[in-house]
Amino acid sequence: MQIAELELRIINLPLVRPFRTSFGTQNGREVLMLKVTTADGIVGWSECVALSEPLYSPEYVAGSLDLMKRFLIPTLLQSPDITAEDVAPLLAPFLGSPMAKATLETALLDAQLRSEGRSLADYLGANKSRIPCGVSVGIAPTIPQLIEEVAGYIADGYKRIKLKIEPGWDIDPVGEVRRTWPEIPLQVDANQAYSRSDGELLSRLDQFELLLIEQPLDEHDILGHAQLALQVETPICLDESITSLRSAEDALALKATTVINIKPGRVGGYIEAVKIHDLCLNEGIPVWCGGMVETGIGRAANIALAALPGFTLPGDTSASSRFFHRDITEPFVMDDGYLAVPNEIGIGRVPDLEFLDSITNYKESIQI
Ligand code: SMG
Ligand code: MG
Repeated sequence: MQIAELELRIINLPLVRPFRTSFGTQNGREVLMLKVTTADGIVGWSECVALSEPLYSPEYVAGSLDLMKRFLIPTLLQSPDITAEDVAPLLAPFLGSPMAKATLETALLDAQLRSEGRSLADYLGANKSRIPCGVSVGIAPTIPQLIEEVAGYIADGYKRIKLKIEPGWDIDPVGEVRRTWPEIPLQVDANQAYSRSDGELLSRLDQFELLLIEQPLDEHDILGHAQLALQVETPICLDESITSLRSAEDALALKATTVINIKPGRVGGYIEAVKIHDLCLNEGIPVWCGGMVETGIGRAANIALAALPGFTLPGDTSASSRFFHRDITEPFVMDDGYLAVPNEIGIGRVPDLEFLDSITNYKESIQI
């Protein structure tokens, strides 16, 4: 493909309710969007999953924008003819920043698949036409408010509940949810909020028969996770620590994780995400698709990924209405706890440009 134009925008979407995690509260979603137009006039879209502040990972919206403009885009533009598969090798000299790199790869992949008349689900190797949905539930002001929120999601049909936890918001709220719904598949996510000395506390979660404890310790503390895995019966699942195929191989070899949350943005794109999926499928390690409060653009691509055979646990692949009153694409609407995998060409969704313009705070076009 020959790139003719790149358009970068920052949009702001309000959330239906604040989303509180151990690292902060999101009141709205600021998203860096990318549109690529090829010389043949084919358009591809993607979104960068970086948050506004470097609290979940080192990347953040303004930093990703700068990196893309200053280094990543000029490097890609040196190639007169480029495929989505070329993006990761070309950008490899620039360290880190998997989210910014994934944004470029995904927009090119969307355009490439549209020119081939092929869907992302087909390209990635999906074998399902619908996927079961889980939902990630933020830290609530009180336990009764948490129970009320979870009750709403269960009424919506969600098949698995994930509770955000932090020190002081763990055993009691998780216990109350478990007592209220003894059978619901339940898991927790600490976003690195605990330390190596918390093994005994975290082992008190074993009584609630959770599917997994996600990222209890610092993202660099692989040894700590391996030690914790010996102290708790509940499986440990890494999220932030897994930034590449190699880090997944290492964490598995060191027995720091027995389940993996795959987020394409966190590992540099969908192509690397499939490699991690394949590794885990070979090793009998269950995987599930994480979420980064994506708009319909990122959500569409995640749902295609979650339809691969190794995704045996419901992901944080919720309906658009979980976060947004109005999505920027045709919304994802759940049917009986499932979302249909987009089977249209490319990622299967395009933004509503009029609505997108109305929530755009920054827009810049790079003509080649
Ligand atoms: O998109 O449903 C979603 C959010 C899922 O909890 C979620 N994501 O650590 O897994 C995680 C968090 C990271 C983003 S929090 C703003
Ligand atoms: Mg997580």
